[in-house]
Amino acid sequence: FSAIKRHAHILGYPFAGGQGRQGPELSPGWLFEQPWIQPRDGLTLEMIDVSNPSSNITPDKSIVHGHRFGQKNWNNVLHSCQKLEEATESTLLKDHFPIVFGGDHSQGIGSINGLKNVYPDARVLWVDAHIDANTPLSTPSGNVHGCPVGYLSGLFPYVKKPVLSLKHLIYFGIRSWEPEEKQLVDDNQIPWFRSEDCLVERMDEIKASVEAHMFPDGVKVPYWISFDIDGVDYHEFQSTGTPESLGLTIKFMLKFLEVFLPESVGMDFTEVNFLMSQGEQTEKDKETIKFLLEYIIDKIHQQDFKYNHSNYPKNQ
Ligand code: HAR
Ligand code: MN
Ligand code: MN
Ligand code: MN
Repeated sequence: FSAIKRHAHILGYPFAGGQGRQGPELSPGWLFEQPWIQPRDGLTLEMIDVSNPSSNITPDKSIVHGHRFGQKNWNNVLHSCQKLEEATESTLLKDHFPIVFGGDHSQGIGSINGLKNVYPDARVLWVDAHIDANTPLSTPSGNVHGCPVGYLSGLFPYVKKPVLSLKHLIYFGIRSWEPEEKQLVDDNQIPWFRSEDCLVERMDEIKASVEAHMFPDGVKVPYWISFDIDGVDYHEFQSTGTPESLGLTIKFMLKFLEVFLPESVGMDFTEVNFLMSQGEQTEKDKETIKFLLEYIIDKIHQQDFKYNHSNYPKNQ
């Protein structure tokens, strides 16, 4: 089939209710005002209309029945994620590449449900300091941004449909977890690459081992990259709500994106919170976001699109 050049569609997701701080809901508005992100050939922007962006300011603290901790703002999260699911799905159906720019990582519930409506067997590369696989029983905080993998993979007792198999998930950069989350990773033998192993020089080796795990029968399907900026080391990027040291380098992230974007159909870009830094550091972090997003948009635009949804075997 004839190759088409890819088009990036940024879905701004101004939602902070998956955690307790102010700030993540402001990042898409900031982004959409930047001169370097204005719509052009190969790039369009869309802001998701979330009903209650700063639900941390008016928390409902709803406790999900029968569970110790429950989930804060649960109804808001699901309501907004439903809109994100629809927008992600329709972006993919146009064969455009959605970059879901949050917002906190609870957005993964919406974006990955949208992904799975179009590419049911897509694999997920989760780049994060955190495992994000908590459940209403294991969450210490009740913050849903620590739970999207738990929800998507059917670990919630009341989940409507598990869409993500734990066999189709790999982590990069994790270094903070609850015991239940680490147990889950170990029990399911979910591969995870520690920051110290994420070296540019080892990228060939990393790619080979990702492919061996994801495609044991050799048949490739696309990835979704769920990128939480706190996967990056705190010394390189501080504008995020739950920063952790000993993280990935920006240099590694660029290599990672170079290698995996051509095999991906979309991505999350989450947990940017400029209220968490000050002065020069904020300016530096804004430059880092610009640098990363320009790099991503460029890469997408340069590459031929392999996974045109209408040519995708499962959809024929
Ligand atoms: N594991 C903790 C919790 O569930 C902290 C999760 C933290 N933050 C994130 N997620 N940014 O990746 O509450
Ligand atoms: Mn996360
Ligand atoms: Mn659905
Ligand atoms: Mn995180």
